[in-house]
Amino acid sequence: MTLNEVTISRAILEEQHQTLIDYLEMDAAVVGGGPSGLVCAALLAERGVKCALIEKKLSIGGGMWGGGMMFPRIVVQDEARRILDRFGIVSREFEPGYYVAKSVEAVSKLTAAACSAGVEFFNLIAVEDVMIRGDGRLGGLVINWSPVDMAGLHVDPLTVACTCTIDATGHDAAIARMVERKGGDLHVKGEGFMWAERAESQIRDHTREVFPGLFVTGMAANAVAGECRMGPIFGGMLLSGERAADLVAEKLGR
Ligand code: 48F
Repeated sequence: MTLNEVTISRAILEEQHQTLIDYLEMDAAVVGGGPSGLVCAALLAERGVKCALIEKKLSIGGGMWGGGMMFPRIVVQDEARRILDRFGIVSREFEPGYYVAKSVEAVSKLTAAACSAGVEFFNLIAVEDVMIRGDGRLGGLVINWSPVDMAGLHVDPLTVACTCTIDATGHDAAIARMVERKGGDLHVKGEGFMWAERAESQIRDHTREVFPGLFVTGMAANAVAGECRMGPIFGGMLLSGERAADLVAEKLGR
């Protein structure tokens, strides 16, 4: 067999072009590929929800890849250990109630589970704006290639329609802030001080629909609520992603 470069290019272009067209309309768009977004997307797709994960960076994983200050380990508390187990992420009890896992393994296994469940990944694409019409709900996202923004190029974006959007953009709560900036009835208080105990205990409650059609999960949920940050303990992220998936699935009737 002789390899033909044109065939290789056509395979990539035709496949991805068709995928983009298929996902111009979807049930759920998870924005951000950190731990909360990955868990949420994987669990939604497992329930048969047509779900895309849009990540502006080249790689998936958000703040989980880097562990604590670039030591590639994460800590997960007792309550969330079952989620590590569910995704086959190996952990070791460090002290009673504190489990340590490898950050690269955690991201890889969450990503693999999301892929297997049917999540479609769109990396290197940034959500730059939201669509809100007369019905007053967030019904679509304005997207563009991340390098367009990085290079400061004047290139118009495209749009995708989604029944539910999940803001999993981390500390910035980027999607919630877009709604607020454009005059939506939503106030992003901004994250508070580092206080792991408080931040972790509140995050599930802060995971909710904050605007019609917009759910927040992970650090974005705490940032909207004005809640504290927690540093490299990740149980709250996993539990928040799970909670967001439950809420969105309920909304979609799954
Ligand atoms: O920050 P990130 O990992 O979010 P998370 O799931 O987890 C937070 C923890 O990593 C950590 C912590 C301790 O537990 O506090 O920080 O809440 O991942 C957010 C992802 O969203 C992407 C960003 O590149 C990152 O990978 N992102 C942010 N804004 C956009 C975006 C955007 N406008 N469009 C697409 N992706």
